[in-house]
Amino acid sequence: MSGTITLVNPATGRAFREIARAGLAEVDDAIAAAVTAQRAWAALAPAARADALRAFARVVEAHVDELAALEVENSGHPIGSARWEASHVAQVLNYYAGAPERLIGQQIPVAGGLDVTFHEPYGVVGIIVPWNFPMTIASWGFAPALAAGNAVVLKPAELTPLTAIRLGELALDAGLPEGLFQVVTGSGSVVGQRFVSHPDVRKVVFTGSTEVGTDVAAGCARMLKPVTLELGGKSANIVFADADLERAAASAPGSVFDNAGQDCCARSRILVERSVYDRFLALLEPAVRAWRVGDPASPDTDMGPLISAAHRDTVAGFLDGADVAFRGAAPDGEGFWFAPTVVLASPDDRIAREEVFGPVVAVLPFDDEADAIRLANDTIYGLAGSLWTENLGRAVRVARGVKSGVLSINSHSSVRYATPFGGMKASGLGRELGPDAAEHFTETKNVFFAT
Ligand code: TAP
Repeated sequence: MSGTITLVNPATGRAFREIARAGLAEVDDAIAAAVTAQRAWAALAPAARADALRAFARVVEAHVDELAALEVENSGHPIGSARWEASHVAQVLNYYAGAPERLIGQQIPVAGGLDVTFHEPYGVVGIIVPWNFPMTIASWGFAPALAAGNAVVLKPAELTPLTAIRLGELALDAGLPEGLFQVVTGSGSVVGQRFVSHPDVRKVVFTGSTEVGTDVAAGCARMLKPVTLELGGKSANIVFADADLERAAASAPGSVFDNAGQDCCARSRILVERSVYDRFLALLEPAVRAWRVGDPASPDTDMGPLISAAHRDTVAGFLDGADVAFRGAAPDGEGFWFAPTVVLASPDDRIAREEVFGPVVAVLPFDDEADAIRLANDTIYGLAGSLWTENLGRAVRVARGVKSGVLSINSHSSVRYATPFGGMKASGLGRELGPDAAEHFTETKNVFFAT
């Protein structure tokens, strides 16, 4: 081990736990154990792998309260959200428990014999996750990867490793073999980079910033390793004049201030048709002021603190010179609190272009449908987005015109375990979740039998 990591409760600012920090030797040991475990796992009958994943799901479901409490303390997530996240992990496991028996190859008509394809697991998959949704994002990788017959080594973010560590223990309690699903806590530059450089890690899944993701992808390219990237976002919430403005305004705070804005899908730009711009802002203000920021352990809390003091400084820096329209409330004192903030912006302002990853939203007017699409696409990112209109034709045209991986009409829903999720442009490569994700953890083998 190379020392320890000190965990800080973001709602109090106080250190509460030390955990071991792995060095290269520990990562290499974990990868070696995963290689061995994977061979036996892939040799199991598909139904046996399915049963094991269902057992893992049941154990997670039985520990939802415990996992949620860990996330409240380690990440400052409101307890209601944290419970949803833990239950979601169980649902993702259950969903992909159906995959081992459905990874069906093809029989292809060819001359002179029989030709069939197989979906072969890669072997060992390295998964690197960020601090904003530690449990859920990890499960989007490990559940389909395991279902497809791979072993997994998971590196949580240094700031928020507790739920990942507990999931690793619960996997063993559920009967998953030793070595099959391991959690290694340590820095990205050591543990994460080792996933990239180690020849026995045959696929990497990375969720995090576009900057680090680009570096991880370049390293994987040098090793000829496939990589899935889930990166940053600057998603637009587009409100047309014909929309139900009350609903659009009432739901807008949740779409960007959820998880204190530390959400890759945060609708951090609200584009409003000019003719209803003033009215929309008048409706938005009370909704923002009513957003309850405070103790994450309370069931009445909508939003907890930011993850760290350093991150709060970064978020605050985005308000330098910004035209703040109004702000909600936040507690004073200990903890990394930041009040929900609404800024009036122009397309070239920094606040309208860069990912803040905090509870700050930029509001911009637009003139017509074409202008709305142009503005929505005026970003390097392309992860999510919402549009509000009562006009079906417009909804279809705008949804097709916006370059984002995940869009939602008259709602802000982005994540469902049964539907594909991922970004375009600088928001990522590949898709997670949905019916095809287990296949993404396999490579196709073609076998020809001469007759
Ligand atoms: P990053 O700083 O990129 O860190 C993400 C993970 O990568 C952490 O586990 C980190 O380890 C590790 N890492 C850091 N440097 C590395 C390197 N050189 N090689 C390999 N791994 C390395 O991001 P973050 O600040 O934790 O998360 C915020 C970003 O993630 C935002 O941009 C957000 O939009 C994005 N995000 C995207 C999504 C999806 S699904 N698209 C979901 C959530 C978040 P350490 O713990 O040591 O830093």
